[in-house]
Amino acid sequence: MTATSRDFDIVGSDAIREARATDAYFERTVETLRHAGRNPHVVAEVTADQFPDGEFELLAGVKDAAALLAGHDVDVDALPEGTAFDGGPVLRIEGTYLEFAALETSLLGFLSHASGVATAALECRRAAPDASVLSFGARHVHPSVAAMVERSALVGGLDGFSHVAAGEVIGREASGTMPHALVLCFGRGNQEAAWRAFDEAVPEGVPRIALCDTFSDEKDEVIRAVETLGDRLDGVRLDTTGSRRGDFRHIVREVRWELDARGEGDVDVFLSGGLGPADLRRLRDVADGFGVGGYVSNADPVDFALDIVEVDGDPVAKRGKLSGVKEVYRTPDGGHHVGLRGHDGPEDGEALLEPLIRDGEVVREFDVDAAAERARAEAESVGFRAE
Ligand code: PCP
Repeated sequence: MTATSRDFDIVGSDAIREARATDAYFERTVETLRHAGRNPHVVAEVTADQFPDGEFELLAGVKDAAALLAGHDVDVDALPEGTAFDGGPVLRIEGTYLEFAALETSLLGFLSHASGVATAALECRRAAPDASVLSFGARHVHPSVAAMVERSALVGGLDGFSHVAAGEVIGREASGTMPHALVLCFGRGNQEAAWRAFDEAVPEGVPRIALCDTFSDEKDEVIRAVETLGDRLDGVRLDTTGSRRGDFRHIVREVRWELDARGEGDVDVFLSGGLGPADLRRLRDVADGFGVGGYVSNADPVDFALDIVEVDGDPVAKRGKLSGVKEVYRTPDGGHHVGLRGHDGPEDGEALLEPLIRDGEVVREFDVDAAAERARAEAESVGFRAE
């Protein structure tokens, strides 16, 4: 069987599961080891940095990693999803090397990409802890990874996401109201008709959030939306394009002022368009919610590597890596520590690696809300990007 797809250039689930989603040199390695009759018992660790450096990242993608390794005769330990890490292993595999050699490429991809997205989402969460923050970035990435992006955004603490099919995969409903395309289809000067039609057309459960920046001034469009939908208006969204933004904070304050002056204090103000953590910090006291796209969806993957650290019971490592089976610890002061398994850890240190697979069986449940709650507590504990 080949990994070709009739419709799109997408490597499918079967190819991933069957270890064909791999770098060619792993296939050569498997061929060579089989030829030589060599298949040592090894311990391998997935690590970004060897030593803590004070820069924490957030782990995600463990659910897919577990699905990949399930059914292989290995024992695997990993940090729980939503754990902050700073050096040392996040996942450890023990077994004969040929059981998992060709899975390395996909394993690292699952963990690296999801953890990068989750880390960026946690940055946004921490930047606006009291606001609603939604993931709007699916448009920037290949649709085959949309569910990974949206799930990782939730692990990082975002409140929701926009991608419909990703929602079907994750088991959550996508959020979103109207794009500029809808307003444009009604024509200049007819924003009222667009907002009214939207109100008439969509189910009652969908919030009435009018997009108020398509043709004219934000303040003008907001006042018109209030006059059009009255008490049915739940919020307004400003997606003011960068070239017209000027002082965005001032624009938002002006809009808030006009809403309050009309007794519309309960109409929420949502902002979107090129926003990142620094913008959220600058705007969080004047806005109720944000849509964040590229900052989260386009996050750099975490630079994980998988390294053999023990062969047939003997510690070993390539240059630049640390030999021996390791444990990582969290101390009550939020410190992250790396030490050798079987040696004393730091006083009051909690060992963080937990069983993920035993004898090929996944022994852990995955819950996005629990992971997000852990991420929130972890961020507090380690002072993740606190400002
Ligand atoms: C918003 C905005 C950005 C999207 C969301 C977020 O969409 O224009 O493109 O991604 P970003 O944070 O990377 O910018 P809409 O307001 O729906 O844009 P349009 O209707 O113009 O497609």
